[in-house]
Amino acid sequence: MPHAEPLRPITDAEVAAYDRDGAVLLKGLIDLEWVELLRQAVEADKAKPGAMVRYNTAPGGAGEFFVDFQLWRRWEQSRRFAIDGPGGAIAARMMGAQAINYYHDHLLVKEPGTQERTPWHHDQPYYPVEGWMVGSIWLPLDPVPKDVCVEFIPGSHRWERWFAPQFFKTGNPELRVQDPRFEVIPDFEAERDQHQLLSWELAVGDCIFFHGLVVHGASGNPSPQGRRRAYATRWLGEDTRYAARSGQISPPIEGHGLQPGDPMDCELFPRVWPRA
Ligand SMILES: O=C(O)CCC(=O)C(=O)O
Repeated sequence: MPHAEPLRPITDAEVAAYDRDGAVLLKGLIDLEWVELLRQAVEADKAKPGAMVRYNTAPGGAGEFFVDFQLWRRWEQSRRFAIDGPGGAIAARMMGAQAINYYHDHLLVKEPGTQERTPWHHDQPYYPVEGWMVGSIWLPLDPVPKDVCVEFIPGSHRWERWFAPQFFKTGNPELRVQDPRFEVIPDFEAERDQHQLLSWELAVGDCIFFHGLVVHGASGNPSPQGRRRAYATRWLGEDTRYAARSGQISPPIEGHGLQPGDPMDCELFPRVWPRA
């Protein structure tokens, strides 16, 4: 049985860094048995993807940028990680939340040779969710050299700016999610030298916890060696509410039955912390 709890206490300094920067590296927190289980789920999913799968590499292109969602609804290993794993405890500690609901998972595999970047964006505008307690655990299932790690613009979660979401695949149209707060995202790649970007080298068992409004992006995985399988899970604290959005949200999770203003609490977004 993998450890249900984080392997060590999260320090006050780590929580403070998250609060200040919007993203923090948490070393040695996840039992490697979880990583092995999630690798099994990822390989099963790549062989038989779900309805929301996206192939972000053009046919014939080098490598492959494979994206899928909601593995936890189809693969037992991912379901166990969501419900019985350490994520709820980690999210509660990092966000200062009393209660955590699981929102969704997002798999991002970049096979060796992948040229496509993950474009600069932040996550919360993609979601029909209001509230501050929106956080992700970015858990790599392979060692991650710094140059293929996600990069974060520290402090951008506190800018009080919301950038209009776009599909990750180059050339795809905007998602057309409407919200009066949205503005066109600046070309952060062009201005990358103006920001003291945060990124890290990660070993297996490390993860990054980041805020739903922190701006981030990632390189491809151009080297011919080393897969970059990243399993991102999204966690919501008690201040979050379902919000109406027009246009296409992402991931397009349907069937939850929530109305605007409802707590994000239902079978599709289950309460995972405190444990039942
Ligand atoms: O893994 C990546 O390339 C990007 C991850 C990301 O954008 C996310 O988890 O929101």
